[in-house]
This record gives sequence, structure tokens and C-alpha cells, in this order.
Amino acid sequence: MVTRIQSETLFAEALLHIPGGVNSPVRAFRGVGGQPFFVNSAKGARVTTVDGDELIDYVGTWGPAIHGHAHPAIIAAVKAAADFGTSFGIPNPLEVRMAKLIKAAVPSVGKVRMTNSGTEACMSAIRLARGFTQRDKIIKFDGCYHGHADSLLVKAGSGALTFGHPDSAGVPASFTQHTIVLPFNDVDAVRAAFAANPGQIAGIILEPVPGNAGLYLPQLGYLEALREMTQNDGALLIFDEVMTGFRLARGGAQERFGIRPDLSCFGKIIGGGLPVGAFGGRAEIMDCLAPLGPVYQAGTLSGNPLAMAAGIAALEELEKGDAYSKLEERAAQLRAGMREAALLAGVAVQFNSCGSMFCGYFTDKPVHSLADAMHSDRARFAKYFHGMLAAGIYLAPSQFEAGFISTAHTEADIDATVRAAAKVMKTL
Ligand code: HOZ
Repeated sequence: MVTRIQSETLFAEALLHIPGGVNSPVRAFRGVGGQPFFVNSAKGARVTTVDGDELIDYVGTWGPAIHGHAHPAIIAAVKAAADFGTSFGIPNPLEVRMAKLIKAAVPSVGKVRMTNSGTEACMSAIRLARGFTQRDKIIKFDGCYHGHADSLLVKAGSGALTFGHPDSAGVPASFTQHTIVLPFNDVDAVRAAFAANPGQIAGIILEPVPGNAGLYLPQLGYLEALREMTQNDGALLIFDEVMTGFRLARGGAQERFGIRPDLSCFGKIIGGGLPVGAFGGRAEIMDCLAPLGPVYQAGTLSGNPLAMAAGIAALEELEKGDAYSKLEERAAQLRAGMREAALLAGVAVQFNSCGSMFCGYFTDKPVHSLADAMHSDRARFAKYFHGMLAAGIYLAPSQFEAGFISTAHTEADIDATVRAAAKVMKTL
């Protein structure tokens, strides 16, 4: 049972000093009601709140914690790196090692540049695509979230969708006039956009498995169709693998689905829990970046040695043993258990999952797009969320976020989660 006295006191104080009391909107619990708890520490699959509650965590700091929290190898790497200095602002050997690790895992990446967040990675990839193709228009899909850069904050998922502001105030219409927004999993819509804008589209950016409107999968042949259409038109295919990179497979969604994009964006796992992002792709495109080419992109802390050390340790851990098969096993256990729990409780749930990412929607219709996701009963989700939290299970505080399993989740953790869900669903 979650107690909240310390958290409530801290949140009241935070509200006086931080907008909404949080440093990123999705943390505010507005999608489910109530107030966020504060966390003092996290280890393995659990977070410990300031009130002393230990929760089984499926947020995993929104994706990075694929090995669970405070993995010994990552902590040791950060400590060791810190002894040599926290930032140099000049090349360091760890950046080269990181670039080689990303390239080795993701064959579509010929060269890669580090950033400080996924937002920066996607923003930079778009600029690069425009500079390389010398075209202005981009296609994105509704419900996909590529960070909060102006031209991408249109019909966006994640917090923007949760709080009903998928198009943000403060973004002039002229900044997004070149952004074409289409529904996901609709090949005809993309075909029509290319037909209406021949030779004008710089690229398509998408989460190959959208995880910012819950989680839904690309339908059979969809990614292949995008690859073909972009190739035929001379536009670039940009995979935002900030969430899926190194998670759905070592080579990300592009390995899992067998598609080779022109550019890819990364973040989360490659920073081992420290702030990081990266974008990479075909060398001839990447070489358009300054100082080689005319597309400017920069960052004081890009390639930061602590972030590189943490990320390298995280990626090296993924190479050991059977991380991905373990994640798939746990995911299969969770999927089967949740579907059975819903069935027994007589609650209509679409439990979508892909690798170690998942989302349950409270609807009787399959979810393949944002329009489908919007059919989910969000009041029911909120009740479910709070029921699970009371049972010691922390899910993302929004219907429009994905859950993440880590290698630290044990069979017993999943079992406890399913048992809790079975009880909570009977109360919905
Ligand atoms: N992309 C993450 C949520 N889906 C970021 C978390 C945040 O916005 O704080």
C-alpha cells in the first residue's frame, strides 16, 4: 500500500518553485488524477519512494533502464569516468567507442553524432534531411512523439496527447507549415501525400513501433511500403528509435522488422540513464553536417564522458548472455497473464506488446493507430493505474505511454504483477 505524506509535502513545495511541480509534464499524474510520488532511490526492477514504499517499476525511467536501475556495471563505469573529469568540450576516446558500438549494432548507421537528448537527435535529423535533400516538407504521423522541437510538435503523442495539447501553444503556424501529419498504418495516405507533393518531401519520420500513444505495431508491409515510397521519391526514411533502439533487438526495430532507414535517432538506453541522444545513418548524408558540410548542429555537452561511459556499459551488458531472450520470455509471461486476467474479470482489454514494450487499452477493438487508441476508456485506465499503484506496481501514469520490462524483472515480479492486475480488473 502506497503512503504519500512525504511525497505530498514535497509536491506542495515543488509547486511553488517548479511549473506544475515537475520538470517534465508526464510526471505530473494529470492523465490519471492525483499527485506524483517522489523517489529517493531505485535498484533493479524497483523504485523506493520517499515514503518508504517499494514499487515494481514498469516505467524504467521512460525506457533507459533496460537492465533495471543502478546496474553495478553502469554505476562502476560512471564512477570511474567521473574521476577523470565530468566534461571536456573536446573529443574524448569514449565518444569513438560509443560510435563504434552503435555502428556495430545498427548496420544502417555509417556515421553517428551524439546529442544530449532524443529531442535534439530528432530535431537535428530533420534539419539534416532537409539540408541533404534540399527540400522542406516532412511527413510525421499523428500520435508519434519525436521530442518537443517546434516542427515536430504537431499532433504529437506522449504528454502533449495526454494533456490534450497535441499542437503546442508557442509554435507559430509558419514553423509547422512544412509538416504533413498523417495517420499511422495508412499506406494510401502516404501515397497521396507524395502524389500531392512530388519532389518536395525531405523525409518521413516515424517511431517504427509507436510508443507515445500507448503502444501499437506497424501492420504487415507498412514499413516496407514507407521504405519503397521514400526511395522512389528521393525522400529519406527516418526511424525515431529513441525508445525502440537497443530494446526491441540489439539493432532496434529496424533489425526486428528488417528495414534499413536512411537516418536513425537514438537516446534512452544508449545513455545508461544519463542524458543522451544520437542520430546516425548513411555516411554521405551524415557528412553534410558541420564541419564537413553546410548543415549546422552542435552541443557543449554532446559526447559527455559520463554519459558515454554509462551508455557503453549499458550496451556492453546487452551483448553478454541472453538479455533479449530473457526480455522476450518475461514479456510473453506478462502478455499471457494480462490477457487471461482481463478475460477472467470480463474486462475488454487490448494488451499490445512488442519485445519488452507493452500497453493495455480498455477497448474491445484492436489498436493499430491513434484513432483506435482514442477508443480506450481512459477513466477506466485511471482507476486501473491507481489500483495497481496501491498494490505496489508502478505503471506509466498515462494511457498514452508504453510500459517497459527490464532484465531485472524476475518471473516472480511478473507473476505478482499479473496477480495484482487480476484483482484490480475485477474492481473496474
Ligand atoms: N518520451 C518519453 C515519454 N514518452 C519522455 C518522458 C518525458 O516526456 O518526460
